[in-house]
Amino acid sequence: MAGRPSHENPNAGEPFIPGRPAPEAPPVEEPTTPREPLPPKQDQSGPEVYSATGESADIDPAVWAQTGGRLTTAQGLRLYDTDHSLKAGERGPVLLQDHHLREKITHFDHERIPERVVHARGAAAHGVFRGYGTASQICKAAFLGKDVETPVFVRFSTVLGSRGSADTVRDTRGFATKFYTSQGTFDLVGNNIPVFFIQDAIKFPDVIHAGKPHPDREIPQAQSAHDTFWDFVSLHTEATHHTIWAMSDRAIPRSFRTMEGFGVHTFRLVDEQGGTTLVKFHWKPRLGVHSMTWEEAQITGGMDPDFHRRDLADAIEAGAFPEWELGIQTFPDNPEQTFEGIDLLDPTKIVPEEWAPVQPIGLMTLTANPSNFFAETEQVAFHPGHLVPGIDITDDPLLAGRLFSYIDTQITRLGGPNFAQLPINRTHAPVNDMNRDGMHQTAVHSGVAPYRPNSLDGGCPFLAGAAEGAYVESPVTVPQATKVRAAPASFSDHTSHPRRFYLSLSPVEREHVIAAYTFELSKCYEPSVKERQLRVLADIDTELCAAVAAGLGLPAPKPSGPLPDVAPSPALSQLGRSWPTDGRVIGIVADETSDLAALATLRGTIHDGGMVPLVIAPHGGELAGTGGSVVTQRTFANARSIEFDALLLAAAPGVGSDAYGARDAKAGLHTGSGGIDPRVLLLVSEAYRHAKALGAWGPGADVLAAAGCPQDAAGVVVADDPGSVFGRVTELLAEHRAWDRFPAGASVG
Ligand code: HDE
Repeated sequence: MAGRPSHENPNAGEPFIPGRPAPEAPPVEEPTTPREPLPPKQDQSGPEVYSATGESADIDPAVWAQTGGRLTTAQGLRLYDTDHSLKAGERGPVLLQDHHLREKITHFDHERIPERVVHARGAAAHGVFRGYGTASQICKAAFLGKDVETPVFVRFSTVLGSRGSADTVRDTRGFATKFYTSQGTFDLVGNNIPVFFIQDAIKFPDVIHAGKPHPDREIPQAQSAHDTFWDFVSLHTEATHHTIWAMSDRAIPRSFRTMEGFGVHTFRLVDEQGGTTLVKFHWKPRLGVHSMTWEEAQITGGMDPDFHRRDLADAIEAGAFPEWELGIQTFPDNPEQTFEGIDLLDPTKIVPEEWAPVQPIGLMTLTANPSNFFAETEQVAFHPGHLVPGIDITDDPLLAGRLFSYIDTQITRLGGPNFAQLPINRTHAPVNDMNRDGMHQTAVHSGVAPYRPNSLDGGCPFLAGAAEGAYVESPVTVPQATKVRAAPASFSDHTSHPRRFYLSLSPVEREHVIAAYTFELSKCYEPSVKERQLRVLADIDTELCAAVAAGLGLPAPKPSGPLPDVAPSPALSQLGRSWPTDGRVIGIVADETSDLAALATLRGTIHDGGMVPLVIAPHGGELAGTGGSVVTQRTFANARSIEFDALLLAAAPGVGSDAYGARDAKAGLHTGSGGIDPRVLLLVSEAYRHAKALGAWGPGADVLAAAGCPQDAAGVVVADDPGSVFGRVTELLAEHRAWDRFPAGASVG
């Protein structure tokens, strides 16, 4: 075959005669034309794969380990017993020769891998990204082209907690997306907060050591409400902007589906002609940005620590596919790398959307849950350096350190350098690298020349031209400079951006920030830490500082100088807009006395509106009564307000309406106000307290009164027929909460 070197020994067949020179082999030149990779030599091809039933199994890793209907060992031997160890007699000692026992236990002993050092707890989903083509003028990445569809895998995470910690803790959320593009993998490894605690990667171990549990007792888990965290951030004031976001409602999202995502760093886009534009990436959720209240988040941590991962999986399973638009803020690629005076290389700064609007460039839809948590969600390995042609990095010093860190951490976490071969990490583009061997190598590489230049493997693999190659540097001039360990002067403004954030929030959102600082600092033992953090707050906003100081019972310090004069950025507030209500969960309190025919119709209406109706009844199974029967999804014993976005009351269930309640009532353990089941009253009063929409008809209105919820309060709807009650409740849901119910100036959970 032309251009293909022979693997045969050129001397084969020639008799060996000592002293006689070997026949001259034809000269082997370095080939100049690329071709397909070499087929494996006979002795290099992998074994044929057979299933336990003896059929040749597909090499697809999703299938080969579970072929055949019989239990086998890892070596494919069929087993007749896996419940008893081999023993010398029924009551005798277990024998070491039991290979199946040893193999089974040994594998089990090694089932766990180290959890991620940060972002250990996460949940993920598969989906698709469709480019709008609107970025193609400034970016040559193929996946951004009009209507180009690219498979994606997205992992959401908390940062501080261990793998088994709760979902709803106050924390930053990771938002990492792997785009399996035709040109290779692009990872956008972002967060739901657009800034970071530090400006230089060298500080990452410090901030994480401060945020993780105290090293002596390993408490508290998954929280920043402790001395070491506040010690660090009060001393290291570049953390102030991220910290105020973490004290806002952004850090307790209602759902992964209602979070924004941010690339944080400034990236550089490159067009077909080599022109460059600086950008910041944003993910905008179609359902809007919504949060829990702090009290809800805390209750949820106990009632349902898996709340966010359950919500994501349930929504996808129900066909309510979560969607985000990818958008970019664009800035001219000027030598200063600034926009309107804001240093674009400083990851503690943002550019207000009012100054540089977010322009949509594509839509991501999550359509499938992982089949296996370990193989996919746990083994996925992201890296901010996984870039495709058209997307490049900037000199943000935080990003530089990340480019090193992510491969390094996978080598420990995934046990070696071959993690890119794990099914979830495999690129969808053809791979022909010259990496060889190493722990967990699963490829059976062919050829003899994994080096360049070579002639023995036909010069393969060949290089791409600069036009289609990746990691082609934009000709950015690096200024003549002296080596220093220092940051530019612009990096030392630590107050104007957090101040803008605070001033951009609505009064109720500011109250939440005040409550969060007060709660977290009240958990610190060291007075000096609290006092120092109050001094930081004094430089952000006088009202904020005074309110937190009052809550802590400490004097409010004076600011160190005049407060910066900044204009608010209304886009930073979560309030003031209406959003789709898809996937919202509506609890309906009912019992046998409810009009069940009307209830069945209502359930249908809610379903048709893309929402989830859950009937909450005294017992499981079915409610049977006037107008037929209705299946119940929750009981008074297992329902808690945190699960519902709105509550509808179709009955006023009395005390002792189920077996447990009856027993308690008999024992005199509780009585509900107005004779109403106290668990129903708790449900309603919590929903009221958390400013959720409440609707009632018929006897349901009595529950409102007994739970202390005025019928004329904001977000409370009472009418005669369920249909009109629900219609109004839907409008309220579009605003997420009845915000007016939170009294301005009062600290709310
Ligand atoms: Fe990460 N980060 N990070 N980070 N990060 C990791 O990589 C690191 C930073 C982010 O779902 C680790 O694979 C350094 C910013 C997400 O698997 C590790 C610095 C942003 C995830 C690591 C940062 C992030 C990680 C741990 C400072 C937002 C989870 C496991 C220079 C833009 C990805 C792993 C997933 C994970 C290092 C800062 C986002 C140790 C050194 C800023 C979403 O490599």
